[in-house]
Amino acid sequence: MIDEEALQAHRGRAMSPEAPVLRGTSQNPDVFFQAREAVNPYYAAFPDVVQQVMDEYAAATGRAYSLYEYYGARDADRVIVIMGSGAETACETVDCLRKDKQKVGVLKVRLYRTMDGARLVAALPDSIQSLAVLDRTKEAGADGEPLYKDVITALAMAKGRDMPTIIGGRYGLSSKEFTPAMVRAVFDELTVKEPQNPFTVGIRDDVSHLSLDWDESFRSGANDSSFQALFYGLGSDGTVSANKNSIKIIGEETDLYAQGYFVYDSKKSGAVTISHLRFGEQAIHSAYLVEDGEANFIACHQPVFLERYDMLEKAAAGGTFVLNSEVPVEQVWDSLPRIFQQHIIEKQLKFYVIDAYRVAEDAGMGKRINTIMQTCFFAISGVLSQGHAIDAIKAAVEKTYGRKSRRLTAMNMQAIDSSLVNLHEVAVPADISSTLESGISMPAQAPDFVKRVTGEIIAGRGDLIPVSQLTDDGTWPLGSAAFEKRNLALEIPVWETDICTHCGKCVFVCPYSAIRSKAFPEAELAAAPETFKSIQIKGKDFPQGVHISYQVAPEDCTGCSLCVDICPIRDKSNASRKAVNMVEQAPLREAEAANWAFFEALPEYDHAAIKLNTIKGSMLLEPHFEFSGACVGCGETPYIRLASQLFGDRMLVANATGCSSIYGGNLPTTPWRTNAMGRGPAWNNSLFEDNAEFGLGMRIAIDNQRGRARDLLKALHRELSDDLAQSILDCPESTEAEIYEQRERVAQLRRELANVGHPLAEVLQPLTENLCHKSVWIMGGDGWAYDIGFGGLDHVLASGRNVNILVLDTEVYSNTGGQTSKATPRGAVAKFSASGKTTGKKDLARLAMDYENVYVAHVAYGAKDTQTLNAFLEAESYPGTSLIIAYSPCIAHGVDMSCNHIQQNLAVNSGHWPLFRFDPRKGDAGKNPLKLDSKPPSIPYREFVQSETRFSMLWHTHPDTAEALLRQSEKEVSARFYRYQQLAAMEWTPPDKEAESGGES
Ligand SMILES: Cc1ncc(C[n+]2csc(CCOP(=O)(O)OP(=O)(O)O)c2C)c(N)n1
Ligand code: SF4
Ligand code: SF4
Repeated sequence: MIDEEALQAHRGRAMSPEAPVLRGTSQNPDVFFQAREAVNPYYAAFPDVVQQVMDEYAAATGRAYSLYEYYGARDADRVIVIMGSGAETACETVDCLRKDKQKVGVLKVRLYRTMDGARLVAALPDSIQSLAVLDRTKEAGADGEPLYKDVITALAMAKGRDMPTIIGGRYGLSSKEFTPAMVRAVFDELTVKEPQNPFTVGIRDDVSHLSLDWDESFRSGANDSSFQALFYGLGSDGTVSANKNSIKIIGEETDLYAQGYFVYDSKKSGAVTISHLRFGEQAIHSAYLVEDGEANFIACHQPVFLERYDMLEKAAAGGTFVLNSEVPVEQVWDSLPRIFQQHIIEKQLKFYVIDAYRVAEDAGMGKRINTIMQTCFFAISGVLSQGHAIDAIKAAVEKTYGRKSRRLTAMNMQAIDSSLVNLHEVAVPADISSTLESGISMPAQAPDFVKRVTGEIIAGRGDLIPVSQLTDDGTWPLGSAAFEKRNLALEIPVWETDICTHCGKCVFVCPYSAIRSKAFPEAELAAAPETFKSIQIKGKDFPQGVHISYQVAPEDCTGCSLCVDICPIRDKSNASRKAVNMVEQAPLREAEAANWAFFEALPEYDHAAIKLNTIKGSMLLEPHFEFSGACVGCGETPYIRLASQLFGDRMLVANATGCSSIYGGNLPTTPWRTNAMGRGPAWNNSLFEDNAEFGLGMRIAIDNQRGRARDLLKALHRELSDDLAQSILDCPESTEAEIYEQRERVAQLRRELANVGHPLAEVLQPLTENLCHKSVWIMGGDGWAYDIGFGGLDHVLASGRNVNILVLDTEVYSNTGGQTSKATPRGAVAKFSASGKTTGKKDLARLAMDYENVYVAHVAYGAKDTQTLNAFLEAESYPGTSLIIAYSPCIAHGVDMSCNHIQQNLAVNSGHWPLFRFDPRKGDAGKNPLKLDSKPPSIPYREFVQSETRFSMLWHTHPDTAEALLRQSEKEVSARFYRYQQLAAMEWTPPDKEAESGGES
């Protein structure tokens, strides 16, 4: 269908020195306008061209389209105009309503620009009396949405045609559900004498009262003959990919039509994913999810969901329910909540159970249950014959893993076979016997907003929240992750008081802040629960009578086991016993939850009395970042938690888009939290491409307001008590004690200003908070810092302003599935580098050091924790720009995340990730600012590379390339370390001395 001549002509207009022209001129008022008008003939011709191509396409394929396509009654009195996927749902509803003799139709808009109003009007039946134009957009402040206005214009310009009643409505923003019931509500509105205009449909608007009501029970009947299935999985447990694979199998192996919708939030792990699948002999046009009472098959892949979601409300009568549960078949009925038993009995569901975790474990697949649950689906659903389906799943496994790993292939094959053996049908009793309740409710002490809004979103009822309950300025309260209680861990760590040395390392590495330490007076123990553990804290820094406790939040721990891995203490009489050990969660959950509540209520230890430069001391600080939704074992979050512990009560965060903005600010909850005084990090996410500038703007605004406040304070000093103004102006705020004292002074200043009666006092009052130090943190991943935001980052580095930049370097764009960035090492396989990255990793640290007045640190928390801690303290205390580049193991590396610390050590010891700090303050003092904190490579680079699938997979696919790239990397790694060594060994002459000596000679 491609016009070769036109294609050649297009290519002929390419930039070429053979036929050079100038493009992109800066045009002035004399000609710009005329130049814009010169293009008109092309826009005018466009609709004809598109229609002609559509006609050619129809001739070639039999699939006919037109620019404005009418569907429905030729004598329709009511018509909906709509574009995009919602049109399919509208057509489905028209079919249903026409069976009821309603005169309705839909006009599908396929070409929006160039809008051909005449064709659009011509496509409408003459009989229409009222039109509803639906836009899936909102232009705030406009008096109508774009398509609505275009349709009005088209009708107004049409000669000889009466203007029908036209209303415009918004629907489906951000993929909000748009169902046949909603379409019917729009058609019904068109029968009203004075219909709502503008209107919305799909939400409950109790503020502007624009929304139409709809009848939730209405069904179009379009899916009466399809097979509809729902799968409840856990984010990153493989359920979604297994279902995508099932759709592919059915689509390719049968004549059935297949469709899949996948509902999940953007949390990295631990959130529910719901896969909605439809299969049928008729083409499927339903562009909406499986509705209540419609699912023929429901699978619950995680038993914990039984406690949370009434998923069988979706089940159709006579359907099938499959549960992954470790409860034995004879007891599984009793383990169901009451509402599940009720649905199963009333809807006469078939009930199957499989202990998929055990099957996976036995096959050597750890906790990967997706192929097992997929096998169960095919075994019971009957969509394909069992034998046929099993062959197809095995073929898919071979295709996915065959070339990468024979071991993985064999494990999956074994799991598929034993799934069939371990899947059992459960005999359903006649009566409900359970007293267990299901459903999520927020604890009584939760703030009102959390109960009204956050809790409803967590419970999966966000669609029902009315407009009035949402904030109109986009702000959300902090600390909501603590109410989510995801209960992901099968095992949690248990602390052993007898051998623990209080090193604090377990707290330091926990990605979720789920294990904490606190020092407190022994007297506080009077009301402690019976099983609460604490002990006199060891060490000369704490007086007798001060106890320490290491406590786990049992329902927030993810069971990643990294705290146990890092624990350096072993019981001499039993080497497998450490000072923290993983123990089954279920029997401990209730008691530990009570212990956790008690622990949380204990007072915080005086910050000024804590040695912040020790791991033990700093880990006594409460985090202002807890229970994030990052992947299990994520290597980014410990850095953020650390910054929040050290500086959280005075922090502002500019967070680039990436994993950190998702686990940091993804609704419904946020891990960022306040302390008991209500202080905490103020967090904001702007864009991927402007985050550094965004944070710099925060600094500039604070500094300006601080300067103004200090000037006002000087002007008012006589109105204030004694030396209050001077002591505020002079305070260096370089220690916790000084920071605390300054806050006290500023509080006193506020009280005094209220009574001063001077006109400037009122001006100063709102600016007083800027008299206390605020710590600005600019955070993001390598995709942001090395690539897309690099221009802005460089601008900030050059600014010399007092901001702290934290680069969470996962060496790929993790949040979007692992695309190559300039931080990706040579030889690594990532998206866009399927045959291994052929260029080396950019040395961002060296670029930054070139400025000489920027503090730069290269850290890996699992390899050298004190170096990381010191880097954070130094960076923050440095009064200029600081950059911390933090090695962050990620699931994208293809490593077992419970071995995350081993990988960090390998990265450092192989020379892949040298540790160092560059502190310009040293340079000012005549010393070399660069200090290497790691030794020359002590293990072969090859050893590191072969331990991570991101590199090692290249040996399976492109062995020669892999070897060649490795050889190059080996040389580079050694050369880079050598260069750093040379830099660190250089004699450093301060610039002023150089200038002096230059002047003398
Ligand atoms: C301008 C722009 N392009 C693309 C995206 C989509 N996007 C969101 S997060 C992300 C990846 C972020 O990668 P990185 O900065 O390395 O952070 P990580 O997720 O690894 O922590 C991308 C590409 C975007 N938000 N904005
Ligand atoms: S198991 Fe993981 S999440 Fe749980 S406390 Fe230990 S480090 Fe934290
Ligand atoms: S950085 Fe990697 S491990 Fe961490 S949340 Fe993102 S994808 Fe998961």
